Amino acid sequence: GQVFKLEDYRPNDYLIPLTNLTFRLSPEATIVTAVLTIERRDGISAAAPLVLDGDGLTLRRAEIDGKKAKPADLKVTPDQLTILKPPSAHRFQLLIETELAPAGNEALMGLYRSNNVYCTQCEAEGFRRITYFLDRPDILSVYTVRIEALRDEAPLLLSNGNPVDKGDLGDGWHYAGWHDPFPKPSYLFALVAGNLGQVADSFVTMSGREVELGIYVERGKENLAGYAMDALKRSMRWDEEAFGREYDLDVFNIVAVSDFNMGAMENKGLNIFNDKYVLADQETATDADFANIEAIIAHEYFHNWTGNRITCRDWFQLCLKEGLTVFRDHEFSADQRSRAVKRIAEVRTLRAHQFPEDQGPLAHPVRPRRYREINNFYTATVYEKGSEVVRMIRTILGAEAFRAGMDLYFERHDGEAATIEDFIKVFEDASGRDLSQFALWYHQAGTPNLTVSSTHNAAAQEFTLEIEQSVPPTPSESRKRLMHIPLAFGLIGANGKPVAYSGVEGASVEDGVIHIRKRRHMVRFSGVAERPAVSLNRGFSAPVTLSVEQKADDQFFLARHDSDAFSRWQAFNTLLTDVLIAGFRDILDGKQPVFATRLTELAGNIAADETLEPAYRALALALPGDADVARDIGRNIDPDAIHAAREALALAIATANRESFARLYDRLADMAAFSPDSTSAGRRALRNTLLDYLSLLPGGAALAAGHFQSATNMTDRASALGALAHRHHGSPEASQALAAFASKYASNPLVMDKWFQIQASVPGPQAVDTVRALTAHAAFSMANPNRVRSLIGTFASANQTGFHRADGEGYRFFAQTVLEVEKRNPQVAARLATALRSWRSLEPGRQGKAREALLSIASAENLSADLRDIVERTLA
Ligand code: HT7
Ligand code: ZN
Repeated sequence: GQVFKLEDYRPNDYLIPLTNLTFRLSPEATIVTAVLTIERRDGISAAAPLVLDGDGLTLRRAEIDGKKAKPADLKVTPDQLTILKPPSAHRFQLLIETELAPAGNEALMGLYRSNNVYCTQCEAEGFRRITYFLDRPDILSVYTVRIEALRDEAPLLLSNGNPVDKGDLGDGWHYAGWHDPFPKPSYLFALVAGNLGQVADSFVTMSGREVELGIYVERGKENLAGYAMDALKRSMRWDEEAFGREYDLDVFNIVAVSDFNMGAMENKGLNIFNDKYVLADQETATDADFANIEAIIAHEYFHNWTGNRITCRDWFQLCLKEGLTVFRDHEFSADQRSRAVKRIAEVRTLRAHQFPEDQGPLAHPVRPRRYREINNFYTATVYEKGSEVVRMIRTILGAEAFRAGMDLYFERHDGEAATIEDFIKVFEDASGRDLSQFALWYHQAGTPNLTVSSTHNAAAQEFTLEIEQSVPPTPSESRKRLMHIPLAFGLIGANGKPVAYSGVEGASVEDGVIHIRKRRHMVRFSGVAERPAVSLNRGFSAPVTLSVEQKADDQFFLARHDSDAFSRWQAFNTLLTDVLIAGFRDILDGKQPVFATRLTELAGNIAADETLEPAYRALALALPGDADVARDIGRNIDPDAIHAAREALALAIATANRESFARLYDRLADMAAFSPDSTSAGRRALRNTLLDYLSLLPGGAALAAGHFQSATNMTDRASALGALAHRHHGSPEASQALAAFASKYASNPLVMDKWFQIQASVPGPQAVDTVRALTAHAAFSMANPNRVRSLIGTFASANQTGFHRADGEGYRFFAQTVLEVEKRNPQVAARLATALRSWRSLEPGRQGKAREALLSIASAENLSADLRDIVERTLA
């Protein structure tokens, strides 16, 4: 396949200032008439052909300036339309008529049908499946859209911008007209038509304009959209307050559909959502679902400024909109909920998804330089690491200069398709700082490592940190340059208070941040009488790994006393990881791991510490997952041994704290009416974490069964079902609960997804058979991305012992399934296949079997570009 390179970027010879689209909708034969106003750019010769992108299109008609185009003037293939000799005038009109079959579109890109609703997905390159176009983000056009449909089939007709027109066409047909005054790239085009229920509300902006808000869902589900609407209004207000950004159209619509490749899409004025991120009530959604809905509604809304008003020049700049918008949604959630808890959750996600990507064959810079298939670059690196890079800019500049830089960005680039260089420049200009070394965070792949050791010289009253940075090699980048790493830190005395120092040399230190710029720094603090404990990378100020020579005593001390909540959590998590790694080695040596009493006691103390928020305590008590431990071990992984060590630690903590956990579990029982707010959710999280421990002890199955039966919300019900299925696999209690759950929710696909997830993640060698059997369940479908991700995705990414079964059966099943999904939906299959990216860190036996599975995919006939790209890079 073709390789696209950043350095090859050139503006096109032509522009399309106006785009006029008419859709005559029908499931098998939709007619799209595009009337494009084309402009030749200044200085371009009239002889330059106009080459438009297509993807599998059927051309019915083409006219240039109102006259039928002659066959000799055109070159037509399903994937390209070339106007060989465009008119010599600077501006001309091109009419293109194409015919589509949305009902047969299972790739869910372009125009397709989901539950009989017509909808579109155009990012990144789906618009070219609708009509021939310059389908690239630097072509900004003003769209006017007319939709015609049978009124019975599609009473609701939506597109971008503001409604301008509607009427009857006779014979049961009607139409609606939409106009979007803001020039936009084709990837932000959207259309929805169908029979949907509406939830209506309104919002008054900071300048007093009233905006009509609509959320459209399957009829009968309107009562499930209230939380999403509330999250939308809070997002709109927050963007005004935190960034001074006001909404700009008269209407803002959100549509929930059940077949969707990703989470949601920020189409201008018409966001389209995976219904999983809209629909919620206490009966069907967990607290995690509520939090995700809030975050994703916010994320898509925030794109209106970061992505839509200022878009990307080309797809290499994807992080310009995605990293920045993730940063904005993280800050929003931190303000709406608990900042510390939010930060810990973000870092856990980053480590679980981005670190393995950065440390494996699919590693790429936050701003990649090449791609074969852009859909494969909607990655944790672009999104999550991209957000961390923006966060570091704020850390380096301080909140005030950061905001000044953002203001300048909006002022300078509104209405443009911008680059990362533009973005960095506004912060340099607003602060007077030089960010050239910092910019490497965008250009260089790999997770930097900092090795840190410390010495205290009592006589000289000096405390010295020796810090060394290194960036491991990544594919096609063997030599790395030195990075600018902002490392937040604290020195803590024996009394738990910060230690004052009189001077510092060896690195620039500002506001509790050491600026690492060289390979080695000796950072010397003077006037330090007593040896302090050091808290490093506070608040996770930089997305790096740390190798710290630190005594367990210091780690215990920090886990009790660090005033930075993130670092305090980190200290305890490091203790847990260290003992799990030691336990893993014991098990490989044929020994039973033993755990120090002071560790299990500390777990008990944290659980009972009323000065800490319940949500924080829940996060602290959640043991690092099998995959987290595998990542930290790094090589020669035997997932069964890791899992056994983890089980042993969980049992040791539960046994040591049995009474106090049981008392706290009882005390946390919620008597109040359900509320999805973060404080109530935190109490549920802590109680369900305790349930997970208690379910390991004698009587645990009965306790979990009771929790399941008395649950009054989905968080408690799903937690209890998880405890039963995981801790008491095959027991009558587990089987009964699984059956009861399935019969109660058989007709609710989003809830059945939880049922699939819980079973797909039950550890052990039986998992592959369970999952294979569930693919035949009535509620499962290979055509629906949510179902596939819940069953197959969970098995491959959240079940280390099942997926990595020693005989390779997990991999074989997985490879077959990926190929089956691929026939319908290459994008979803390609993403699924990334579950094998860390195959080289497995022990040799599993490594060989994983490689065979990858090769079996690679050798399949007619492999899509999406899947081929992932598999070939993974094997390279
Ligand atoms: N910008 C959106 C990305 C997206 C997407 C990309 C490729 C294929 C399908 C897609 N659906 C949505 C989502 C976002 O980041 O906000
Ligand atoms: Zn986004």
